Amino acid sequence: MKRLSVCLAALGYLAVAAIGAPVFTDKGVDAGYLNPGDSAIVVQETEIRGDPGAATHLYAVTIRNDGTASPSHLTKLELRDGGNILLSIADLSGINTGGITVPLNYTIPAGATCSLKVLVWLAGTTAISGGETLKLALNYYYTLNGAASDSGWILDRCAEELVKAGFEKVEEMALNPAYFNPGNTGTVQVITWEDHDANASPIYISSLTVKNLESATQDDVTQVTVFLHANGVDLAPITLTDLSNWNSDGVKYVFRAPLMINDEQGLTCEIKVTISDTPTATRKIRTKVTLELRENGQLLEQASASPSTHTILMPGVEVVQDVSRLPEPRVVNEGGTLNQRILLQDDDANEDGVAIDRIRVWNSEDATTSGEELQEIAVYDARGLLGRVRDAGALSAFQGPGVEIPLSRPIVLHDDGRTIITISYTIADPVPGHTIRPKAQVWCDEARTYGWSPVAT
Ligand SMILES: [Ca+2]
Ligand SMILES: [Ca+2]
Ligand SMILES: [Ca+2]
Ligand SMILES: [Ca+2]
Repeated sequence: MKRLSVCLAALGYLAVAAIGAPVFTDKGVDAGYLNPGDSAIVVQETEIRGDPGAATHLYAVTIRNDGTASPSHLTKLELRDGGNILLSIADLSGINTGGITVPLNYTIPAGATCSLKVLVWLAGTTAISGGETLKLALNYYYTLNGAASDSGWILDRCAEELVKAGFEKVEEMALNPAYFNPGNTGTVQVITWEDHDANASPIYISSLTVKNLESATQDDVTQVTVFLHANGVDLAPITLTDLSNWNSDGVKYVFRAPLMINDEQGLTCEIKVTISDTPTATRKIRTKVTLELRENGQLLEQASASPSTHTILMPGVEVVQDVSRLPEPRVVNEGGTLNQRILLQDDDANEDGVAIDRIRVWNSEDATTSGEELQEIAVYDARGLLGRVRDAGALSAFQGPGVEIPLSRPIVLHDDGRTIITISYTIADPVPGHTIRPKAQVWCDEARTYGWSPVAT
């Protein structure tokens, strides 16, 4: 009996101790992205509910980083109770390897609850690459009723990431690749830059540089216009007309006074180009914008390149595509016809339609059928016959400079309209084994500017 009562007393004692021990809880602080030069950012908070019957005395703490940020990325760490600084640690060596253990002298009165916060100071831009993480673990050592114990590792439930920015979020609008005709103006890039971080610092932009990563030069583009929307307001457009550097260093615009973007706000940047009247066809535009900026007194450079490449083409239809269905077997006999189907589409940055009143066709250099073997070339669309050539003299140009077929019924496309035409080649007296692979292009009038389209492929 005596032995049994002793055991019961021991169990009773253990039960009281478990209820009375202080309770340590990580508050799951999610500070957001940390930037170079950030100061006094709360990254971790532990709530400590003290023993109801006795004071808990914290006499030491170990602070460890389970993330990848090392002492070179941090300049200081503090432990605070409200405004009261309990610890200030400038030498953080060992924080990634076992942790730093430091003495503490802090008492939680019986029945009280307190919250202790860890604040960090970040190194400057040169020390930070971006992508480093902070995921703290703390172990508090305490005495309660004369007995020493510890909290066990309190793990930070939300890690913080270090970002070398500026703007933590940079997004390119997915623009469709566009065609530009001479004199056209249109959008080639739209970027959204957003500040998402733990600090309260605004961003000051001192300059903006626009560069072309593709082939179009200052001879092809006369003007770049930058439309900025900052802190919810449209700014006056910036016009850049000296584009002599835009294929090399880029064209730099320096703000007279730095453009301030409020903390946690954004900037939208739309780039428009104006094509010259005499550009070189097939030259291309893909722009990259670079910002020089300052946040927390740290200088940064951030850039974003457009994912879309745009192409300069002469006026007229931009899309000329052979969509023929070849006959099977691939043989055309005397008196038979070969039908070639061509898709024509205006697809550009202007608002002008296209008129077509002539078509030119010729045989590929590696094909052998001559104009003498043809009886007729005729052009049709959904309305019927548009034009034909039957004259032997005109047809003889098929193996050479090409046969021009005037259209007595011109094709008129609305802006960005499309149509499919059929070109019928009627065979006269063929040389067996000769081959035919016609190429075609159309004569276009777009806003009284004239020219041959690209060749159908
Ligand atoms: Ca930032
Ligand atoms: Ca900020
Ligand atoms: Ca066009
Ligand atoms: Ca057009």
